[in-house]
Amino acid sequence: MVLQLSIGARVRKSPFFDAARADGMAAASVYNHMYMPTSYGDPAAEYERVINGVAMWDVGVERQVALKGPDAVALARYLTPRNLDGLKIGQGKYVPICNYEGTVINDPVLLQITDDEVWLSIADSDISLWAGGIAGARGMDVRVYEPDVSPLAIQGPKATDVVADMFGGWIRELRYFGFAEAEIEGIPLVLARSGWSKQGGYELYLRDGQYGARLWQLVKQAGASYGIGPGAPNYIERVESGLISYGADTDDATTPYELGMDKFIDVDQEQDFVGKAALRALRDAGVKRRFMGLLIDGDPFPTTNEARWKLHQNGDYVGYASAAAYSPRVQSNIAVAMVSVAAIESGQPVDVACNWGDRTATIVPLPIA
Ligand code: THG
Repeated sequence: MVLQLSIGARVRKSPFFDAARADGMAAASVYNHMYMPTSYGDPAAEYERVINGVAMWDVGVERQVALKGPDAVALARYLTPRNLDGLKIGQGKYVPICNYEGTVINDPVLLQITDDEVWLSIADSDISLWAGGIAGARGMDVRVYEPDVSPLAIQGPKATDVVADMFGGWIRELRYFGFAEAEIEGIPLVLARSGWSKQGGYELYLRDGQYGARLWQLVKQAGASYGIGPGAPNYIERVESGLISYGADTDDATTPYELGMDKFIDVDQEQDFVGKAALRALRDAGVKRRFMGLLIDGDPFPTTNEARWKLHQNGDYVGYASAAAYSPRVQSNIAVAMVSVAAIESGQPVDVACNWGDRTATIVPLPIA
């Protein structure tokens, strides 16, 4: 039986939902209490577009948590272990968020929009509740809410040409995570050089949901001569690139050090922040497991699979793989995995209990491709 997703009012739709559905959305997941398209039914074509062409993705699920008021930047600084000295309007930053135990609870992109407004473009957990609670408890002068903002990603090596045709050549000068306010046909946007792939691209943060269908059509038209087609955050590409998927790759004890986020964590800064004492202790103790790549032997996996596959070495449990796929670029099955440091340092292969039987894997650094 085909498993269906129930559509109802409790799970929200992005402003691009109807357009994405009309263009063949074949599968969806749920992320930030919204439907997120995950496939248009042709995984090979979707992969090809992001690697060699250009794809458009409904990533309206990347909700913005707005911090607005005189204490907006102060609250942002208190929420993340990243050092935000030199933060400026127009340059986004990747800002892990941890709880008081130093466990990662989200990994947003931060955009300072104005002097008193900051957006956290969040992964899949309820940061508006967390941030609003902390702001209230600390008596900060800031409002925390979710504005009507919905990103549409344009990803792949031809994305720059498509976006330049729509908005002008200035977009080529944006640095990675750089952004600017823009508009097309009067539709208000924030245009950013970003996106969850390492193939390059942009994200159009739509600032008024009523124009979702129109913006989708404008991107589709501008991309037509470049072969644009619909897609979704690409499962194979993200495993090749080692991009972190919060909730898939993490568990309820994952630290930023285990994820290799060391350069985004500053426990020596003067600024206080949630989890500072715990993160200091974690840094001093060193990690017992690390986020790594795997090359898995045997026949190509018939589909991608996000199950938690257990890893063993000489019969001992040494970690889990959280996403696996056959990679056309590596010409091997690959995975991202959380692996014990002891297993990594042994230099020996690990056994993977995968959906298609037991396989053997070599541990490799990220990115894999
Ligand atoms: N775009 C926007 N919002 C988002 C995501 C996005 N919110 C949810 C999720 N994705 C946030 N997580 C990530 C994880 C990794 C990256 C971006 C967002 C990423 N990492 C690069 C890397 O790992 O090499 C660069 C990090 C850096 O050097 O700063 O791109 O995709 N709007």
